[in-house]
Amino acid sequence: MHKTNYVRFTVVAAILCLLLPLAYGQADKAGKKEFTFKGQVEKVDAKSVTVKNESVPGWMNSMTMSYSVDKPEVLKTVKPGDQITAKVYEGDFKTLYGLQVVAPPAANEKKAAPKK
Ligand SMILES: [Cu+2]
Repeated sequence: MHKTNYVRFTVVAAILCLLLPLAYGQADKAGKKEFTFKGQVEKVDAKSVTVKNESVPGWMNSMTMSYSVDKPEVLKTVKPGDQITAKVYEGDFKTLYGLQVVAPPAANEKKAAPKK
C-alpha cells in the first residue's frame, strides 16, 4: 500500500514538472523570459542583420544594432527596409530567434509615398 502511494506521488510529481513550464507560457527552453522584438532592417550581411528596433520594455531600448540569428538561412530572404518581428530572450542581446518579415519595403513605400 505504502509503495503504491509512493509510485503515485512520483508519477504526479513528474507530470507537474513537465506541465509547470507550460503554465508560464513565456518560458523558453532555457527558462528565460521571452520578449517580442519588432523593428526595421537597416543592413543585412552573411552573418548578421542590423535592425532599428522598437523599445522592448525590460529587454532593450529603441536603438540600431546588429544581431545574429538562430537560423542563418533567413538572412538570404531579409532585405533592408523590411519590417521584422522575432523573439528575444532575457540576458541574450545578440540573437534574434524565429525572425519573420511582417512587411516588405515595397509595401511601406507605397503607403508612405505621396502620389505625384
Ligand atoms: Cu541594443
